[in-house]
Amino acid sequence: MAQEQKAAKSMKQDVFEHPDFYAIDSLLTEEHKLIRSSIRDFVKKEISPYIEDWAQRAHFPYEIVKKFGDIGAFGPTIPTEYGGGGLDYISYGLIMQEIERGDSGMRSTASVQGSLVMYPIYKFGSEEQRKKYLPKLGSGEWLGCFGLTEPDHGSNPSGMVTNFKDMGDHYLLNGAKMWISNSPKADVAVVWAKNEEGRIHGLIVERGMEGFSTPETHGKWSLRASTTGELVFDNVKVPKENLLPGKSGLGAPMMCLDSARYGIAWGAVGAAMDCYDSARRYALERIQFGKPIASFQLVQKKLAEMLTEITKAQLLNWRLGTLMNEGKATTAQISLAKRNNIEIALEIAREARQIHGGMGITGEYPIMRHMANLESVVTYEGTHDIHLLILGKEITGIQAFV
Ligand code: TGC
Ligand code: FAD
Repeated sequence: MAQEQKAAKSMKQDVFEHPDFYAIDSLLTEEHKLIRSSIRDFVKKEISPYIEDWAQRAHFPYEIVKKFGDIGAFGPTIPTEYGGGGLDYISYGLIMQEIERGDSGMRSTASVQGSLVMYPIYKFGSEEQRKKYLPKLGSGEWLGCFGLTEPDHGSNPSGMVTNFKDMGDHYLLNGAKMWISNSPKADVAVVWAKNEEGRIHGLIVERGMEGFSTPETHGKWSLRASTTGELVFDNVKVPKENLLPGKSGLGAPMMCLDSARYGIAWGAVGAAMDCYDSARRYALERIQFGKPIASFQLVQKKLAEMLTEITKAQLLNWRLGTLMNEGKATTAQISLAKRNNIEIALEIAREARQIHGGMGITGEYPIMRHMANLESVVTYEGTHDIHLLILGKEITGIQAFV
């Protein structure tokens, strides 16, 4: 704690303001704006002063889980009777945007809990499962994780080998998952595994079940304040009531991914806006050749292009949010937004790094951390190229995955 207080003192004050070049704020309700400002205040107080230190030390601040629960960051679209926020998808997007403006790893913690753990339990779970797990997950008393990816099956989850057998009074689960956000600290895992007929089902696995372990993955250069690990199942006896009864097949985890990818599309714009805001301020303050570097045309070009791409991405998110609210957004539309917004965020981070010169590689500014984080974001929840292929299939009707 003393170390964190020291870090807080040495950090510059977070003075972020979002660009709103096309008055998109006028498309938001008063409630949307209130939610955004309360999450922004939370990020400025609880994340910005410490994040550089957490990331440098590869430290996951577990206490943030309860705080996220308290501010309603978990499961914003899940009904309140189950511990969610009962909000719309624009609100959900704004929450993810603000948290990722602070750090992509912090947004990972929140979006996995909401879209990949609470959502499947709410959507495909029994009433008993909803009542048992959702309030504790929504409040941050429990942390969850989502196990789809395996060592040999990343982009191609339908090839998974993790499997369970019906033993009469329980299921016997075997296999392993890799690259799982939150896993080392998770109380529950929503795990996707094949039954004896090869059909994919979701199972809720709890920490403490014999044969279940969650080794941590070390040495990441990205998402360093998020904890990532494996899920290992060695003859784990899973009670039969822990199977999600509502939906089977790859479509079930894919529906969860639609919701999470939507949140990431907003989150990436948060990271992009933070880089732009920092670059604009730095360009106005930094003097070279007797003038602020903001007075040079090449620096203005970078800033103008950043603002252009941020504005386009903000409009994309707002429209996608209205389609989500109407239940009309398609997987391909979500892929387009996830793919585009992360690509522009990465480009903006690189250009912002240039504007900050040598200072851009230090922890004095958030740029390099955002840039390194976005290298995970462009890969998880479907890689950049997988989303291109999803769009290619939508355009042509021909799938080019295999
Ligand atoms: P494909 O043949 O296209 O589909 C198989 C079955 O699934 C159905 N389906 C969907 N259903 C509902 N919603 C969707 N979005 C759906 N997408 C597919 C489809 O209708 C079909 O159903 P049926 O009944 O006909 O069998 O499947 P494929 O095997 O060819 O794969 C398609 C592909 C490559 C696009 C897909 O598998 C994919 O998106 N791969 C990427 C994997 C991925 O995104 N993994 C993410 C892991 S989780 C994660 O990264 C969390 S990080 C979180 C953080 O820290 O923030
Ligand atoms: P691969 O699938 O091996 O892909 C490698 C390269 O090949 C990519 O460039 C890809 O685009 C390309 N490629 C693959 N197939 C094709 C094709 N058909 N056509 C053209 N190119 C192709 N997973 C979870 O289940 N839960 C989590 O919580 C989770 N958290 C994560 C956290 C982090 C920090 C990271 C890095 C990953 C996480 N993942 C999680 C896993 C993530 O979803 C996968 O990394 C991602 O889906 C890609 O799988 P892969 O890494 O195995 O790459």
